[in-house]
Amino acid sequence: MSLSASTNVSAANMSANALSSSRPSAPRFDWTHAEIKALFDLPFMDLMFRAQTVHRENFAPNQVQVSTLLSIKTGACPEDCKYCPQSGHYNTELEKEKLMEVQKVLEEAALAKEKGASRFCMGAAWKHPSEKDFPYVLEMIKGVKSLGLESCVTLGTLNDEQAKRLSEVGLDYYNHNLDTSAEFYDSIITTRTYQDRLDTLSRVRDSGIKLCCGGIMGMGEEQKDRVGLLRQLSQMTPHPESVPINMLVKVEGTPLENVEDLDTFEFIRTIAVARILMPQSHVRLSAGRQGMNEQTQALCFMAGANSIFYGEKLLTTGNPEADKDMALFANLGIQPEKREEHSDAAVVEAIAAQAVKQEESKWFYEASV
Ligand code: SAM
Ligand code: DTB
Ligand code: SF4
Repeated sequence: MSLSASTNVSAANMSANALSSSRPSAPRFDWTHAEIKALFDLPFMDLMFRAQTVHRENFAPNQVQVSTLLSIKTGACPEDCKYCPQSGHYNTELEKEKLMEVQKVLEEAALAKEKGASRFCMGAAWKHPSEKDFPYVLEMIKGVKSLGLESCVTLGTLNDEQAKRLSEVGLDYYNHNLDTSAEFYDSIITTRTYQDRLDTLSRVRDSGIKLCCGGIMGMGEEQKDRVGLLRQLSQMTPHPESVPINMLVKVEGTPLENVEDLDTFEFIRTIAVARILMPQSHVRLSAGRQGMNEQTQALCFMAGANSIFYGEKLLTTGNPEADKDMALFANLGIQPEKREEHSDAAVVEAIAAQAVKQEESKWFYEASV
């Protein structure tokens, strides 16, 4: 059973919509550090009420966007991000994999669509895409779009030409996270700078692709770093359309495997503040849901999170079982946000067309790891 089929609550959604205010708050791009800290310092219930109010002014209150992730190139990454199981600098016993074949990726995308995802996000453990690999990624994006799914990729740093080519094939979102504040960044990553990230983000923005940009909480940062990250995101004009808020998944072998847990309420507060600062953005309750109980996740939705990763795997680590998420959505009266509908016949046709194309030629991949 698909996620959309399991949650037939449109009547409830309609009445909840009727309760929403029709006066959306205008986005601001000039939040100060002190103002953002003051939001964090609000009594929890006041903060939640304010975030939920902003949420209802801008979104259908009981709808959550659903994305599925796939690692299209796994491990052996030259970057040294201390949180990441895919960095070649640490021994996490991860099975390295070369770039997946286009056809295989599209089969996974079709499966994700069948299960109810509206967006398919493909991640590669690269510092930047090589010229050799890039054409295959473009084919993946075209294929995903022809299935009627929104497309998102995260490939590391891009140059102008690459951003333009991604835009030309109709890529919907580019994910490139700032991860934390500019001040804390150097203690997490040394192989690139905050400015490198900002440069790629402006190239993506200039090419007309929507931005997916957020960070990771619970890496040992202080609240001022969470404030700093959210301030940086809130200064982007326009705000990133999608803002993933990840809770660190602690992976054995990474330098952050034993870092102290972040207080759950502080994580929920971070989501609430993101919602208030970026009222029209989708805020994603991203990595880390497997370590959260259902009540915590419900509070994250209450705080204004309206997107999740759906499916048993993130890139290399686990995510809640799809059935569990369906049950949670049904229990909370949440509906997956609507996507453009394509008939099953159109899906089958798109996959078949891609298979022929690959057999004919060059789209079988023989890259090294
Ligand atoms: N290599 C590309 C890059 O760094 O932009 C794309 C892939 S990278 C795995 C995508 C994002 O996943 C990172 O920016 C980080 O925010 C998130 N991430 C990686 N490992 C994580 C972990 N252990 N816990 C939570 N989020 C993580
Ligand atoms: C994002 O902010 N989180 C996703 C996605 N963007 C690419 C990745 C989470 C990765 C968690 C660790 C892993 O599974 O390897
Ligand atoms: Fe590489 Fe991205 Fe992981 Fe950093 S987060 S090590 S860039 S895959």
